[in-house]
Amino acid sequence: MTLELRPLSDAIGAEVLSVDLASPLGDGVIADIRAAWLDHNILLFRDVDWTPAQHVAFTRRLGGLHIMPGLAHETSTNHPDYPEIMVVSNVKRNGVPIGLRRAGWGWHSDGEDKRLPNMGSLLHALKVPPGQGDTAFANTTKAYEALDPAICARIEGKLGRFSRVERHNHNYPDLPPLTEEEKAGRPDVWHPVTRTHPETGRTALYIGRWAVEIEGVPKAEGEALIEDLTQHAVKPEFTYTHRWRKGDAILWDNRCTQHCALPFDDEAYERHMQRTTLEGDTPFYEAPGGARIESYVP
Ligand SMILES: O=C(O)CCC(=O)C(=O)O
Ligand SMILES: [Fe+2]
Repeated sequence: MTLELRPLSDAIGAEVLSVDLASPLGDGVIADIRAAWLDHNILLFRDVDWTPAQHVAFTRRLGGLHIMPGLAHETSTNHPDYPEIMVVSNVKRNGVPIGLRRAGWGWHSDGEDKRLPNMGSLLHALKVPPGQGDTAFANTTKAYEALDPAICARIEGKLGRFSRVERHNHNYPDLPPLTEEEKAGRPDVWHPVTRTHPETGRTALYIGRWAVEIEGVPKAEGEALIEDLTQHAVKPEFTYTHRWRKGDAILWDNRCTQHCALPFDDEAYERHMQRTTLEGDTPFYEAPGGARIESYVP
């Protein structure tokens, strides 16, 4: 069977029209979904009506699952019965938050602050506020290909330092600061800022809101460069903004995209999403001449 697809935008993404994710899917369909995912970077499925167990089971067909580590002193943001599901939500039950509020309000790819960033993520919308609560996605392969050659020459084959410790308070001002134990558990990691996709072989710009420094570039200059690269990656020609409907599920590839949850009025409205996360492998960059660098934790 060939999947029926409709592009979401010129920049990135396709909607899969011919698959009901809640139905039993053969290996052939899973292979088609994976191929379409690699072609389009993000896939949208509409009207997905499934249980958490089905959400987990489908994701597992695409790879090993990552369980989001909780930060010790905060309420767990994982589903109480399915730790493979991270709850992205501002909903409270009996006054207690049932998920992580204001998750991803800033451009990033999932797990970029970890030694093994996440391969992919599958976010399912259960409750969405009217007319807001969108998520924007950027195609970082296209962003890389359109880089100014002078900028490209400065970053090609370089590593960047990504730091949970330095950016936690800035990126999650509503969360408590990290404890010393948490800091020790989330060491800085150096990732290639131009990254070879292990399945397509294409190069993507790999930068995001946890990046703080670029190898060989003085700190302040590096910060400015990271800001310029971020602005470049999220230009309209590389991005698509999704207006969620209940039942939408979006599968994205963290190796060649960034995303950003657009802030909404979370005092007035509830927004409730559930996410499964695919484990990734060590990012690397392979130069056309064959030289290879990969991520490391000092
Ligand atoms: O809530 C969203 O739209 C996205 C949040 C996010 O960054 C994530 O689930 O990875
Ligand atoms: Fe995210």
